[in-house]
Amino acid sequence: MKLDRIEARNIPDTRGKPTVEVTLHADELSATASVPSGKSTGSHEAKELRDADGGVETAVANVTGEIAREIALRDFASADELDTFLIALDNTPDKSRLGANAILGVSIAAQRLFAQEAGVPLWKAIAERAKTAPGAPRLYVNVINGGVHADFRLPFQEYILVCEGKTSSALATARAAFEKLGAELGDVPMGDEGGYSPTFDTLEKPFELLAALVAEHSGTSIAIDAAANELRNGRGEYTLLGKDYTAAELTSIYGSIVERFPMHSIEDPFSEDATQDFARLTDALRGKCLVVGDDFTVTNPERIEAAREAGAITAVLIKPNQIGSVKEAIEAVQATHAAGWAAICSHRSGETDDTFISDFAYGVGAHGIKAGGLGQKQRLEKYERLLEIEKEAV
Ligand code: 2PG
Ligand code: MG
Repeated sequence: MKLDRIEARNIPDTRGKPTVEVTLHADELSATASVPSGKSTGSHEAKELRDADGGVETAVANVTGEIAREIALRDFASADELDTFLIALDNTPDKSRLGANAILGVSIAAQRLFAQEAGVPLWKAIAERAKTAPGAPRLYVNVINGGVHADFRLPFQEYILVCEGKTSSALATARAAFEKLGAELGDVPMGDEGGYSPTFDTLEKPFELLAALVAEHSGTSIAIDAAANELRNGRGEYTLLGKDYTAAELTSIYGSIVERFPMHSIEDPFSEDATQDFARLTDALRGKCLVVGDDFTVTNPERIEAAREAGAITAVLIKPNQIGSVKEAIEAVQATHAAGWAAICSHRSGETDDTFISDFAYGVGAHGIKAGGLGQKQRLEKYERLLEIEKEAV
């Protein structure tokens, strides 16, 4: 495929911060993609290129300048070939020269173009590329937002209702539960990811509320993203609700949460390099609750492989912008599956209308998709795209 025109621009994300949007043209075909942006980011992620004032003008200029120039000289046989070319063009281990945001925008738009050219839905093109069996992921609906996404009104970043089954029934369950919880909580602010953001003075309260929802709806369970990187206090310990905890104390808190409540998974229970703490918790919770790496593994096949050697986790969060290309995000899923672990595909806390992650999650047959609460349009759109896929896939 010959790409004859490349446009890029900045658009606001859900926090009003600028992010990159790319449009690619090839003959009569065109495709657009925009890139999300995280707030609780891991230090090992690929680098999102930001100007000194927080803008993305340099990243946009890299797309319309160097990337457009180099791509115009070539013909690409596949989206994979284009990604390989972009990774080599950047030529840094963390995409810090051209920017992971610039490269991923082109990579996703190209995946869309190649799917259009083949005349297949996006999720199907991804499944063929990844050699995976497509299927509906569990919905990880972030009903209560805390941590950096809600000014630490609660210590953990995400309290999630996991809904299983066909997307149409899982989403109906999530809607009913979300509404009920809203009525119970009354007038509380919304967090960054479209979930409620109340304050409570005990660690248990949000779990009690979610357990009541689980009791009412079959096929549901609880997950959290502790995002423990953000709970570090600089003394090698973690602070929750004003109290300090060692990793060992935190391990027993998680243990008792899993004993008392219907837990499905715990994400980033410790800080990003605390491999031994992850491994100890994974051993303690084996067969009872998944331990998920996010800042810990950053969608990086090498870090996933290292986690596998250490037996550190049982599931991996997959965020394409942590690694900066569709190709490597697929490799991260393959490394996850090779380890016998669950892949959970995820949005970022700063989102756009782009629903690529829904097609990606379905295409790779992910265990779950984490796309936020139901109180924000850009989160709902991801779940609604899965409803469309459910119809396309029959
Ligand atoms: C996370 C994400 C997405 P952020 O930690 O899992 O929910 O948050 O995009 O801010 O890193
Ligand atoms: Mg996380």
